[in-house]
Amino acid sequence: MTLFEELKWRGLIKDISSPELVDKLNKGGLTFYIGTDPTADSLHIGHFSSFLIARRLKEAGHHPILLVGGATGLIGDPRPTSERPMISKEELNHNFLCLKEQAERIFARGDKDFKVVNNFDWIKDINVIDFLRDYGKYFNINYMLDKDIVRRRLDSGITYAEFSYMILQALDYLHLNSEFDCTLQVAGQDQWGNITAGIDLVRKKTGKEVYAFTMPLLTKADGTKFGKSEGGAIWLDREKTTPYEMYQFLINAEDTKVIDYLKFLTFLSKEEIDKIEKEQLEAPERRIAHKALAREVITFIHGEDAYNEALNISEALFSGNIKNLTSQEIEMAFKGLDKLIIDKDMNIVDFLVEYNICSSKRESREFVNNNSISINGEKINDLEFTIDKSIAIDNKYVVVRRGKKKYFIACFGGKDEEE
Ligand code: 383
Repeated sequence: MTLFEELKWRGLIKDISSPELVDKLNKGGLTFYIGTDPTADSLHIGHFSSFLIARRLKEAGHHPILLVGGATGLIGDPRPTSERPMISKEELNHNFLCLKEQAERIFARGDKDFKVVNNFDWIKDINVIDFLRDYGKYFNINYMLDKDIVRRRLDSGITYAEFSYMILQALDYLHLNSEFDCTLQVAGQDQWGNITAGIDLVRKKTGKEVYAFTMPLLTKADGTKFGKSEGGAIWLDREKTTPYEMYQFLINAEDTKVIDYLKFLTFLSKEEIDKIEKEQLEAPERRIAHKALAREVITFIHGEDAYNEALNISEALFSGNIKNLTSQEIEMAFKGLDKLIIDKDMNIVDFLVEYNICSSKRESREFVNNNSISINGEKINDLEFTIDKSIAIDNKYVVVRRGKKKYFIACFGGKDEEE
């Protein structure tokens, strides 16, 4: 398979600026860029799916530049719905540092051939007169009004600041072309308008032809965006989305889409994915494709240890073998739950009522007698059982399960110790 055939097979090609690009891609040696704005302090899985292209192209012999938009982030790329709230320069700066670190860690990995650049460096010194003369003069208003994103915003309104955004992204392309001979820009399909603005600007100002392609948005079976869980976006920062939460998200991918996700989000080869697809069809209950997806994505983002930790948590919760977890794994597994603080030894029946796990002593006794209460994975049917430190995992955590699925987490030690 040529590189282009592979990208097509993975479903990574949406728009392509010119058919000539196909041969150039297959030949290798292009310097290309992909950009992101520091609108939050972490990338999310939507960015991840497009940023992977940087490694794919790099491995095929092209030279990547990752751009973090310290300048464009201050303006805001127009969304189809409404104006973006302006973020402060301090917040932007904080986000910028977070994204730069993430992009370097996850995608560049100390690879010297990866450049990470900030468009603030070349945009900050352009004064308004030069901006209008050197760039504004090359943009016809009709051309700008005709961009899909602008047309979509005309009814609800768009400010001059957001309207001008495409000029900034276009001048980035011009800058990277003259500075690093960058001749390819890659992005998600939502960026097509900004990208073509850049190609046109480079052509008008230098007479040179530069290229671009976009990738389709990754979707769920109903056509909506892939990447949101009940708790919101799936972030690449493990403090915001733990590897275990990411594991849950990926392992629950829709059966009809999981093979598409393997192509889009992993580096597994066509042979490997074909094999997985076959096994998946033969024995869907083994969830081989889902497991491969979780393994590949989490290992890529967080490393093998984090993946093993996530897997361990998931297996322990599934089998009820809570005792095998470390306190760190327990914290990750139950991140979203409020911790009940235990300050004295207690009888099980009293404990269940005191912490609102059961509504009355009667209910509490019933649950215990019916084998419906587990403590750290073991069924407790002794009404005299005592909750004390000796049963706590790492002297700290008591994981209570009521019925099949309802978990509570209690913790020895006061607030101070916990923090
Ligand atoms: C800024 C200056 C450039 C080139 C690009 C930019 C950022 C661009 C943008 N990108 C999105 C973002 O920042 O807004 N104007 O969240 C997303 N990208 C990538 C991909 C995607 C796009 O970071 O489709 C999803 O992740 O292109 O929405 O000179």
